Parts: sequence; structure tokens; C-alpha cells
Amino acid sequence: MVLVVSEEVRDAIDARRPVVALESTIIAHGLPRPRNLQVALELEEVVRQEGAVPATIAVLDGRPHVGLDKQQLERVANEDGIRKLGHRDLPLAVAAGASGATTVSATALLAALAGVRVFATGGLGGVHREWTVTQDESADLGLLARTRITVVCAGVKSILDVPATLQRLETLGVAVAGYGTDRFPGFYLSDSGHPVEWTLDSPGQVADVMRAQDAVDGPESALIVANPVPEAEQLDPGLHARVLAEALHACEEEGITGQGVTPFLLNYLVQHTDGASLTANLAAVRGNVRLAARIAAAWAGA
Ligand code: PSU
Ligand code: MN
Repeated sequence: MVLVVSEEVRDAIDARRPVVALESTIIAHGLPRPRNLQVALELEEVVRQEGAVPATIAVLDGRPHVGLDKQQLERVANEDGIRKLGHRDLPLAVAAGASGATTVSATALLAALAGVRVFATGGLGGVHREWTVTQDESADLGLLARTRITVVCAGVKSILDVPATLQRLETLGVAVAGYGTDRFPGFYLSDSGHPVEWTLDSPGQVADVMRAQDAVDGPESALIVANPVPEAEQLDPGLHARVLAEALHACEEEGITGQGVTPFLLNYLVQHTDGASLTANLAAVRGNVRLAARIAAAWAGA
């Protein structure tokens, strides 16, 4: 695949300076305009403030880019018809000359190809409620099961079946550690109500795990660093439960399926919590990006 790695990102990788991969689906399909562009720029700035180089990933005119300039970020945020690309879509988009934002799965694949080891997002995809009927499980899980990358996230999206997703991660052999907590975070909420078996407390500890993974040469799967949104910034749990139940109902009523499900549910929550879910989502993403930059620095030996 013809990867276009920006000069800044290429230089940083070559010099073993810290780099953080950022996904673009959250920008194009996970956040409302015009806030999405501000957020894309802000997240890159957070990475820079921590002394690392941001590598936002997307496909533009059939070319997978690792590291976007401002104009390219603007296209991802504002262009109509920008697609949502999972990893299975990459060859299709390249051959068609299409443009699309990359999900966690496509971003992790491209980041690993470019040699970027640390990646930040909001919440991972996973097993949807009603899985027994729809078989809807995010392609994020399968890809993370065979990609050696460290993903900092606020757990998995709370619109999902969280315990089923945790079980799938165990089955698939994807490592999960809480960051500063023994509870699995709940995306909009600090605590999903489920425990994790491992806790890491500093960027240096995370980097040690990455080094150990390399020292034993495997497994060839992701390390998930589950970083909770601070309790003061979480969505009110009562409001979350009420609006999420409505959102799931509306999704079914409207017959939304496939790639449309996650953006529909996230957008429903924004609309019906008066923006409070957006505030919590952004707080989570910001925290994850900051932590990822610190992990990348510890990994680079800075
Ligand atoms: N995190 C967020 N907002 C998002 C996503 C993550 O805070 O919109 C995106 C990621 O790109 C993730 C995708 O890979 O949602 C999952 O989509 P699906 O459930 O269709 O696989
Ligand atoms: Mn899905």
C-alpha cells in the first residue's frame, strides 16, 4: 500500500522521537461540525505540548496518509461524502481513489505499517448489545488481536455490551490494563462497573510492558491502556442510563445497521444530553491523547 508519511512524522520516527497516532473517524463521524475541526487541531496541540509529534491518519484521494497538515485536517472535518473506513475498506478506498476517515482498526493498521507504536482514541468499538441478533461486533477487536500497538482509550464505548466486549478481548488475547485504576472505564463514565485484572500507574510502567512484549517477541496483539475520564468530568450516570436506553430504542426503530450504528448512537446522546455527552467525550479523548504522548515519550526513552 502506498503510504504517505508526512515529513515531520517520518523524521520523528527515524530519530526515534515520540509520535502519537490519532484516528480520524472521531473527527469526521463522531463529533458535530464545526466543533470537530477545532477538536482535531486541539488534539494535535496537546500532543505537541507534551513534546511528541501527532500523526493523524486518514485516506485522501485514495492515498493513506500518516500525518496530516491543516488543510488535510480541514478536508477530513468538513468534506461532504468523506467515508468511514475500517481496515477492510482500505484497499477498496485506495483503488477507488476515495477519501475517508479511518476507524480504530484502519488507523491501527496504518500506524503499525508506518512504525508508530502508540495510538490514542476516545473509546474502542466492541460487541454491540443485541449481538445475538445482529452479530454486530466492531472490526476494531479483530484487528487489535493481531497488531502490536499500544492503544490509549477510555475503555470501550458505553453504547456497547461492555462485559461481552471484555470477554471478547480476553478470548482474542488482547491485553487490557487500567491506568491508575482497577476498574474498566466506561467511556462517558469513569467506571463501567467492571473490574480489570491489571493496573499500570505511570507512562514508564506502560513503556516497560511494551519493552517486555518486544523482549518476549509477542504476542502480536495490542496493549489496551484504559484511562478513565476524571469523575468530575464524566457524564451524569443517571442521565447516561436514561438517554442511552432511548438512543438504543431509536436506533432500532429507525432500522439503522452496520457502520451507521455507532455514529447514530453517539449523535443521539449529544442531541439529548444538551451537549453534556460531548463534553465528557472530549474530556476523555483529551486525557487519552495527553497520556499517549507521555507514554510515547517514555517509550522513546525521553
Ligand atoms: N471514539 C470516540 N468516537 C468515535 C470513535 C471512537 O470517542 O467515533 C470511532 C472509532 O473510530 C471506532 C469507531 O473505531 O468509532 C467504531 O465504529 P464501529 O462500532 O462501527 O466499528
Ligand atoms: Mn459495527
